Amino acid sequence: MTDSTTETGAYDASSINLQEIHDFLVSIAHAAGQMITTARPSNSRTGSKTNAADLVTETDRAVEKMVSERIQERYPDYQFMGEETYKPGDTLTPSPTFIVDPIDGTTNFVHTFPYACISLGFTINLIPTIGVIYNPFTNQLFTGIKGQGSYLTSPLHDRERLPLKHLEPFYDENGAGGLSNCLVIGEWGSDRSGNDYDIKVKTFRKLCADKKDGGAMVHSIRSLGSAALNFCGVAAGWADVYWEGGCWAWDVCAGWVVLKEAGGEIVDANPGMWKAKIDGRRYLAVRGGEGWEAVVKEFWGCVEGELKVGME
Ligand code: LIP
Repeated sequence: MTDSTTETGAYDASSINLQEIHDFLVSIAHAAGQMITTARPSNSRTGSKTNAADLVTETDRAVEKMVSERIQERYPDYQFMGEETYKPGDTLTPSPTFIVDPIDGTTNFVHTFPYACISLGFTINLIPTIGVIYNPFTNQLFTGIKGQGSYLTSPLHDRERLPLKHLEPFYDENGAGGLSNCLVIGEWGSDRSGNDYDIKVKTFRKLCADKKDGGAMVHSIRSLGSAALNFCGVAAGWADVYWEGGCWAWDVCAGWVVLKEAGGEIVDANPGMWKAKIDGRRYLAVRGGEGWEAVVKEFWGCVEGELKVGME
């Protein structure tokens, strides 16, 4: 047992000043935003990682370098996991850990589609505890601290608490509504082959299809390209559900805090698995509101198989 661990092996977080770390991450987010908006993605050398649709730019790497150096200087004893420096086999531990995606929505960034952000998360005992997400193109800053609520600050919102609207029950008094009243977010991801791609395509079809053809007839499906901003969208109440298989802890850590603090829930993308793991790579995020469990079950009923990502 070290000075910072309890008898159960958990990290003793009582001396950590969460507000100070939150404020520090907000300042980093603004500095990163400056780098992202002044970069010229068309001139930024763009490459790919696992396949031709898994993009990375010089700006992703430069932002992560800046962020990791500033964190290392201020919090040398804490762990760091970043998208661009992650190596297979790196795992999360109970120690305080910064989990960073320098640009979430890199494909959007490359195409100048203004839905991209820096995502800065912080975990203690593997629990997402602080989240700061900043879209510098729209000047939207989403923040949250575990137990203290989550907020949106933007040109239209003066640090407004999330969700931005009253969370209606999912079903009316006659039991109507539920998934069929939902606006769903679902991403294609960059992996476009095999079991999981097949399940995504079939599941999207079933979600959208008319009820007379056995579908859920959801209001619609959006594919926006940034997991972190998708979590924030559900937290705000702009969308009801977000289903994802394939993204990573750095895509979801900060958004997890923002959503949970707005009353939302996160379960596994695969049917029947009520407990999602931060690094589990499969997520079903749902806004708060009475009846959310039944919506999760309805959604799982549309998942056409079992996603294998995260099980390897
Ligand atoms: C991307 C996401 C996107 C998800 C992709 C990818 P990147 O992150 O946030 O929503 O579907 O799998 O991980 O690569 O732009 O940081």
